[in-house]
Amino acid sequence: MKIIITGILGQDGANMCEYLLKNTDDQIYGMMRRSSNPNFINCNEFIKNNRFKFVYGDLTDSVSIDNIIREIQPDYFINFGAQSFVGCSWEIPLQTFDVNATGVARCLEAIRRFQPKCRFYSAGSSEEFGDVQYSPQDITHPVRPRSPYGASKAAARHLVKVYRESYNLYAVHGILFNHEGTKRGEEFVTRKISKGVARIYHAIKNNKQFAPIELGNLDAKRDWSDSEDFVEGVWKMLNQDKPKDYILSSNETHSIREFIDKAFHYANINAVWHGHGEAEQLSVSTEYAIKNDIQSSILVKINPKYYRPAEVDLLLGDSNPAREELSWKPKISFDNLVERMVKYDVDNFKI
Ligand code: NAP
Ligand code: G4F
Repeated sequence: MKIIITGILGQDGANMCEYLLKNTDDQIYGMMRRSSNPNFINCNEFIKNNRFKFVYGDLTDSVSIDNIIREIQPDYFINFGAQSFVGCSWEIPLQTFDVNATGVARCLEAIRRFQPKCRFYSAGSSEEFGDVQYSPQDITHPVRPRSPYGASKAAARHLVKVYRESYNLYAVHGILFNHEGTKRGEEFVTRKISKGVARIYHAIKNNKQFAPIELGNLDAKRDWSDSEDFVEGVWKMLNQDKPKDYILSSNETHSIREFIDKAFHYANINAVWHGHGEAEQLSVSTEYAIKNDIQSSILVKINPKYYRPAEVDLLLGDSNPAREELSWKPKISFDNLVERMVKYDVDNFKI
């Protein structure tokens, strides 16, 4: 089998490639876009594997998508490529839409024209649910996006349905709730926290001053899992008798504040919250400061520049259909996820 994965340098693309090299005998083609300074840090495990090959392409460039599909004749096309950062999507709304929505149309058209047997995965998002009407959110929850990113993913979802029904393609749009891990980009809140905790941990260890981690809305709640669990669920979605969209989620929700608490806990730093609203702060506890002879004490503070024009306040998924029909369930709990990320960043910290 030949499998194309877009977004290969990103979190899910790299995890999917590792999963497929371990669990199949297939040939993987990882699509990357041209960059003057590409970052291959997520690809160390497979960059030299002889069943893996990089191909150049860009979701905004239909010539490249057409050529890749016509020349490779893939059996699967797993589209993880995206402008994936919600926070930035208000600043680059048209680029976000072009990559995330029109890009999916380009893939579907190329598959329809050049390799209609190819199975297609579209990376949908819980951001499509937006200002949610009920919890937990299931596959029938209304589409109510709150960001250009959420709107672009909702458009992709409609396109997948249209192509599936019009041309009988095996095309699925998985609705995935937040998933993180040690390959997560540093602008996302979980990795920003785990990297920040690692920086502070090493400063305390070396008797140095440290600056607090600056964050936005700590009240938002997310349904977090590990990306390594989710790529298995995506592969299962692609290998059913009939194409069907599923939700993948942990079925739990936690606030950003809870993630922060756990992260400092796993770094053995005792901390206390005080203040409200924009004045809210997390500081080291008095006993901890005395015991460790610490001068700087503020660990986390609010910076309103990280607030978004519109927020998704609460996400909580219902992935029971995927658990029952795909025999899939996440293995890594919320606590395991936070612990893994903090430990990895503490162990791999570089100034
Ligand atoms: P990620 O780490 O940001 O990776 C996205 C990848 O897309 C990057 O490698 C990026 O390339 C590539 N890309 C960006 N623009 C492109 C373009 N024009 N053409 C081709 N490739 C392009 O994101 P992720 O967390 O792995 O997420 C994978 C997919 O799942 C995305 O579609 C995301 O929207 C969706 N999703 C993610 C989550 C989550 O919680 N992680 C949840 C739901 C849905 P560069 O490396 O060159 O920047
Ligand atoms: O980590 P985030 O940027 O992820 P967000 O917006 O939930 O989006 C992620 O999950 C989606 C699935 O639901 C994916 F589709 C999408 O591609 C991406 O992977 O922000 C999480 C929450 C938000 O409520 C945000 O306002 O954290 C809050 N937050 C508070 N301070 C912050 C910060 N987010 C970021 N990135 N940086 C902060 O300083």
